[in-house]
Amino acid sequence: MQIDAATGAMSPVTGRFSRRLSDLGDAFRDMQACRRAIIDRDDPLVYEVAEFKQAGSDLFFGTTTMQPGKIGDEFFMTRGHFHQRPDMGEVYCTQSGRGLLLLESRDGRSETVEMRRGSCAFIPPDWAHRSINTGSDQLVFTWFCNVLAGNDYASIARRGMRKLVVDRAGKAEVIDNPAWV
Ligand code: S6P
Ligand code: ZN
Repeated sequence: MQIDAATGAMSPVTGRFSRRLSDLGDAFRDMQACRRAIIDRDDPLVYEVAEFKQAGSDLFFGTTTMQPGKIGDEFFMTRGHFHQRPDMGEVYCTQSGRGLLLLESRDGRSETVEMRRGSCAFIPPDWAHRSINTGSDQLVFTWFCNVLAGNDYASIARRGMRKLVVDRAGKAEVIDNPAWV
């Protein structure tokens, strides 16, 4: 299969979904800026996911294509999730663009991994993962996961993540999330 590194387009595809800003709930800390962007910027597309699954296989894979952008000083990001299966990790290989992969363990450890062409990140089992587009182009990565892993969004949606990635004078900075409880 050929994957277009600039766009994430691949073929064949067995499933796809996209997330607009309004799908991300309260993920961004500046809720006013978020509401304004939904109205004034026509609920912008934040990312699209295309996947390939084959019956009988333990593995599936796909591409995530993230748009560049910010809400307030926070860069566009994915919802972020743990896997439902605590024994199943994942691999993210960046194809193009610049970003950060934010990882968080259940016992409160945080790690960030730079995402750029050729970087390959191992996400250990039971670590939450959220990707953040810190660049001015699309961020495209391929991911490889067990079909049984399942996505658990609830813990991240409820509490957020301990770290935020914000734009400080044109540079991406990882800061403590002041709203994390
Ligand atoms: C699934 C894998 C990715 C994400 C995608 C969107 O295990 O990690 O396909 O689903 O990058 O992120 P999210 O947090 O909205 O599912
Ligand atoms: Zn995942």
